[in-house]
Amino acid sequence: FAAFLAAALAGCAPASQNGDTVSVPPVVPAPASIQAAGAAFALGASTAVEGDPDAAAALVALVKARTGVGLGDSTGTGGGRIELRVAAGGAPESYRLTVAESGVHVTGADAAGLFHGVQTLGQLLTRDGDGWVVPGITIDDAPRFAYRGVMLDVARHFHPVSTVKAYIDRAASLKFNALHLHLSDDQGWRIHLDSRPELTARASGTAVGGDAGGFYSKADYREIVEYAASRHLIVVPEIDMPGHTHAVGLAYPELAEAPVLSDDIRETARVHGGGLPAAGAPYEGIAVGFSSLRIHDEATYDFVADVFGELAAMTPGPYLHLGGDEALGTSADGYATFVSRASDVIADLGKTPVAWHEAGAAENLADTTIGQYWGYMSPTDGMDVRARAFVANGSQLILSPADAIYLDMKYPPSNSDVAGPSLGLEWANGPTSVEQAYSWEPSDVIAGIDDADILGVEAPLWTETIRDLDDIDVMAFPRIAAAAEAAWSPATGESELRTWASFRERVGALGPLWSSMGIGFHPSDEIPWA
Ligand code: TNX
Repeated sequence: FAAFLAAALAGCAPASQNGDTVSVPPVVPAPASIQAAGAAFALGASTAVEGDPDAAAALVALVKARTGVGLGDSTGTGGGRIELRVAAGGAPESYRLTVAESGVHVTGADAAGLFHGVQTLGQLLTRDGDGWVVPGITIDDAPRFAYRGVMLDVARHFHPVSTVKAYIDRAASLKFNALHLHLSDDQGWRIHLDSRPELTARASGTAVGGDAGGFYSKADYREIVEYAASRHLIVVPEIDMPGHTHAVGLAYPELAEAPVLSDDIRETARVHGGGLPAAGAPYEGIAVGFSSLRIHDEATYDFVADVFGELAAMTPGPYLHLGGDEALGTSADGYATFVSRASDVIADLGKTPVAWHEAGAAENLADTTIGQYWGYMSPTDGMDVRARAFVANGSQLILSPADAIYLDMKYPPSNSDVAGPSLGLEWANGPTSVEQAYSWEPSDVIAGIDDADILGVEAPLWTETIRDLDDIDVMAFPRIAAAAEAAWSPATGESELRTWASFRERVGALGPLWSSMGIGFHPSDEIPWA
């Protein structure tokens, strides 16, 4: 098979492995099935693009950025046609891509499937002398998991709409379908709500390290939601409660408990600066677990109802995330009471609640509540017990193992001339290499949990040390591709492409495509970059 593919894919990601030259199709995430076919399709300006207009526009833009060729110019060189169609039937988001000398066909089971197929086609574009070709190939592809997310923390550092759109483009190119926005934390509240205008008026102006804050207007949020939808992503807004709520206290002091100044909080202030949290003053450090909403005050639940009620009306996607992590400033009983009531508020709004896995400790969560697991690949501290509780309750899990796909973890120092970025944190078992980000299997993380219990996989990017799109790019790429593969591709062992050796070759071949998209990826020396 390898030799057959190598012949058909001449020019694609050749690499030396154990002395042999092998070629793998540079498709990431690895498709469900791929077969080499006949001769390549040569692409030129006069190649016609037919069918679905949205998919055609996406393809034309991608090809232009990658190759400089403006498709659909009948006076240009080349010829043939690329047909992009939706034909109902088949799994959601699936597509078939066939490439022959005479033409290219991408058929999606739905608009999202067609869009994903176009992304694959973009990855297959290969330079051939002065021109560009797509190797002869047949791909049948469908996602393993329904939910494939990226999370961006816009609270620790605020990221403007333009950056969010750029991250959406990046995620869409890897077939992610959910953007989780962490919209509130101790350091700031980032979404304007008409029902609670003091939040952005009083609690959005600053960020970690004294950097400028910011917030999204309702029009900004709509723009993000619409842009995401045009790339087939939903937006999952998170309002983190009952901890991570110091900023709420700046706007509505009557809702907040006084900060709990534990030894950990003092130590974090000593090591990272930012001072100690103080009621009524913005917090610019990076400690966690000192703030709490008042659990035994009905005014708190009026607040929860206002916030999620307004967010539900603004959010077409099915999920609202209530946070629930690291509520160390809240009693265990109080925490359980709070997260169950908050989950009920969301469920009563007709939305599906999502909570970080700690909320699995509460007995009366709304039974639709999805748990988001952020423990390690090998669970510690009973985090797997909390995660299993969501499944026992009748719901599912999103897996975000911190020592694999927390994109804010430092890279290891490089062993060659490639300097690792200085950004990132290290708490999740130290730095995370690209190989470590790749080398885990979703169904192996939590004993007793299999594919049916897993809604999907999400790669969070917390932004304590991350200030702008350049920082985002270097931390996310290439490790985000490992998360995409865990979320989309067949399970480890079920495809010969699902190995680190194959992944690193395929990722390496994507370097030029990523550069053409303006992505300043970390040129990790673990990857044989083309
Ligand atoms: C833990 S894991 C957090 C965040 C931090 C992050 C930094 C989890 C749900 N919460 O509050 O930003 O670590 O890596």
